[in-house]
Amino acid sequence: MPLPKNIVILISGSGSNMAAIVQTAQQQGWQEQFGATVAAVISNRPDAAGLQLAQSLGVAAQALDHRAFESREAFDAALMQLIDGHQPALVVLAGFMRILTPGFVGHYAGRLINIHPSLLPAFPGLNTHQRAIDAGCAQAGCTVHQVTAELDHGPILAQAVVPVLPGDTADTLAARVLIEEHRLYPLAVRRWLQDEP
Ligand code: NHR
Ligand code: GAR
Repeated sequence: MPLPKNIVILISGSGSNMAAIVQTAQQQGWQEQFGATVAAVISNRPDAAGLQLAQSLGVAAQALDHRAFESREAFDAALMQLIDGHQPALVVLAGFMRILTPGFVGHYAGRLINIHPSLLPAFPGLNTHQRAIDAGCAQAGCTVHQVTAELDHGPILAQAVVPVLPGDTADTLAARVLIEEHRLYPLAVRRWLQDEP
């Protein structure tokens, strides 16, 4: 039996990427294969729909409202304490919308990953789909990367490509990319678990 590997997933919204990872873990038996468990889902938004979704999948769900803190440093310190209560081997950002401080990123160095809805290094930051359409890109996609202090600039672990189609809006393109995210993110987490000694 491998050493236990707890996974903590951070969300801010609907949590569909979180659900894709949890369901893949359950279906593929990551507990038996890798000793890996999604131990908790944490949202910075108490009203995030993904919290209910996590509970319905049998995963502990917690909220830590960033608005209750007077600085990013104070929020990140409390978030670290909450996360570390689960002794995570891996922390997964899945639609998590708060920029993290260098102190937070350093604390989880090498075990903190994100999925970003563009083909990095193109379009770091927000509003990626509209920016890809406005730039006339023929292709768009998503990127799983390690999180470093510089936003959306960490080492790339996996990417998936979709076409940009005539008449696409940010919403239609986002929906096409999201389907690929749900395939790519569980794959990338699984590979990380396999490669991790
Ligand atoms: N933190 C660090 N240090 N490095 C990264 O690469 C990070 C990160 C935190 C989140 C996800 C990222 C994305 O995939 C991510 C990567 C939020 C913002 C943002 O501007 C930008 C990029 C990402 C996430 N957030 C605003 C802020 O002031 C708030 C926006 C909102 O609440 O809607 O934090 O795109
Ligand atoms: C996903 O498309 C994710 O890539 C993106 O938000 C969506 C979250 O959906 N992330 C960001 O934009 C981070 N800034 P989900 O909550 O249903 O997984």
